[in-house]
Amino acid sequence: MPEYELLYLHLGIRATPIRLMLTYLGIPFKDTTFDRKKEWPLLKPSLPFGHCPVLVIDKTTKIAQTVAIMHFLAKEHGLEPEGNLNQAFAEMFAHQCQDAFMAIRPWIRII
Ligand SMILES: N[C@@H](CCC(=O)N[C@@H](CS)C(=O)NCC(=O)O)C(=O)O
Repeated sequence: MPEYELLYLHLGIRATPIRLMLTYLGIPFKDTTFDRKKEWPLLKPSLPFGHCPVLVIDKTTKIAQTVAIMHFLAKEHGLEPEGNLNQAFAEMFAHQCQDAFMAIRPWIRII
């Protein structure tokens, strides 16, 4: 089993579905969160695209983008929907969640 570490701010939001998926799968992971003002500016330049969440695999490989992380974990651990239609539904919900988040983002001043 690879060693997973999830990097995120002291927030729920985008890391939550990843935490839920890992917990549902019973996969242990290190849940590392950062203070936005002090710690985050130091970490940000080392991350792909300078955003979080980021999944660190075996202390070396970093995957960014919430949907990409979730697809990776689903494929690696047997949660991938069967058939093109079910995959399309899964992607449909994933992208809709991203759209919904972008729509409420202006009201969440801390991110
Ligand atoms: N499309 C990216 C968006 C990532 C994103 O905007 N993350 C925010 C937190 S939810 C962030 O890193 N904010 C701090 C910053 O950009 O410096 C994803 O889905 O992971």
